[in-house]
Amino acid sequence: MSYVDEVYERVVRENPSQPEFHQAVREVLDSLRVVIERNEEKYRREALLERITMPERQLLFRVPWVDDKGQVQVNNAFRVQFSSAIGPYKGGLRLHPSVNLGIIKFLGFEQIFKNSLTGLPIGGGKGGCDFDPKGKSDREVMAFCQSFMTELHKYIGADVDVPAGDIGTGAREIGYMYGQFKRLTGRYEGVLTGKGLSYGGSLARTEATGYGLLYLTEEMLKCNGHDIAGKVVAVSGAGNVAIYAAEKAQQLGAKVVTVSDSTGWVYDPDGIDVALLKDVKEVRRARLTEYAAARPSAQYHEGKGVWSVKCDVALPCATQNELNLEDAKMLVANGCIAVAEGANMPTTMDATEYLQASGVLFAPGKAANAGGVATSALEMSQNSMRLSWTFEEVDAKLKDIMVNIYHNIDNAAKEYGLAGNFVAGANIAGFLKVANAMEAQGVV
Ligand code: NDP
Ligand code: 2IT
Repeated sequence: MSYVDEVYERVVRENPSQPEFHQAVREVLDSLRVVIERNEEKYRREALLERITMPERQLLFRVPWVDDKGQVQVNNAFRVQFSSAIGPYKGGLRLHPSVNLGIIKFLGFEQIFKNSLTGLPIGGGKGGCDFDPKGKSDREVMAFCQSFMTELHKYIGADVDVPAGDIGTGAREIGYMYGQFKRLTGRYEGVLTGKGLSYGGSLARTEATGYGLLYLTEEMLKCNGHDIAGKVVAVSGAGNVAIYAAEKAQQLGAKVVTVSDSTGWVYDPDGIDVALLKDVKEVRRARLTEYAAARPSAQYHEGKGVWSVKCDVALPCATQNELNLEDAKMLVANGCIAVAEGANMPTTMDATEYLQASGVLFAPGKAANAGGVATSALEMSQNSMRLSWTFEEVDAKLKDIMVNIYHNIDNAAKEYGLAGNFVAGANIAGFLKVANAMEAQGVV
């Protein structure tokens, strides 16, 4: 059996009931076959793939907090410190009822390669909790965040592990967590990113993932003979990534006609009104029905359906496995030319293969959504320097990073005879830097 297959079997055996983690590992290892085969004996002797697929450390802890009725609630929390080969662990915190160890491990594993692609010195990690911020009062969210940080603060630090936002964790949650970290440790340091602008946050971090997604998409289209201007774009999700993806797409002259949340989706043929969307989601924390109620051109539908709309470019920005084979077939039948992942692993493996085989330009999340974590690393730099850059400075660096990522993954794919396969290119380019650092640092 090949070394790659042996390691995949071991991952499945040793991590039962973690299908998302298996899926993320499968995709990366499949891409790496061409690299591993050139040096199989060496990699096997070094147990490099066993080490890269096994987190350095996994923390599991309980989070007790008191709700508004005086009832004690308890949640399951996780922080997976996956790889510190190229820098301190870095990655977001997901707060969603679906969170479990396997989901955090898939996200942490992806983060290793994504962070490597940014070109910045950050390792891979991820955390989260099955707490649901939806429908909770501000006081309940604060009680949860303080209890969560009371445990987590022992394991993180500006040079150790630097968490940030993800699904369910935005500026409000980061603020409460930062306050508690500071109170417990007495230290004012860049231990979290995505902070508010008044206490060490970076300009453009809020926009970074969505904007970065569009910068990479624009470059990918340009290098393949297309222009983002004038394109019809379907976006899923209506959170941080989706909102700023829609905003930048419209700034670049495209028309975004959909957004969605976990209960329904909106088709707005006149183009999404981003200011209204921000008001509904960021200010009112309401459902998309309120967007549709305030916008005569918008149609609201219950359930799932964004990928049935005719579009040139599809940007899945909600959650994992939200775009399946059936969806991919509808996109291709409707003439879609590009899919770029704003979310982490939103496209199932068979859907990805179908899109690629159908000639659709496909940018995987670990490249396309890397602008968020890249700007987090820029926030870390500003915190260390005790300086703040302007919006324009950060945005220009972000754009540079995303354009570079596109060319790196394109070149890596070509170098290994896989031209146009950006999934392989991203996995290979991300892996090579981490593998090189691991080899240089010996058996650790
Ligand atoms: P938010 O919490 O801001 O928004 C998430 C959006 O996706 C909401 O509209 C939410 O709907 C929807 N959603 C979440 N879970 C589900 C689900 N199970 N089924 C259907 N819809 C769902 O999160 P972000 O925008 O920050 O994150 C979106 C994706 O982007 C995630 O995959 C995240 O890992 C990834 N990402 C985020 C980065 C960041 O900087 N924030 C960076 C890189 C990647 P509802 O409100 O109804 O739950
Ligand atoms: O998936 C991701 O890259 C994030 N949620 C952002 C992580 C970060 O550290 O900014």
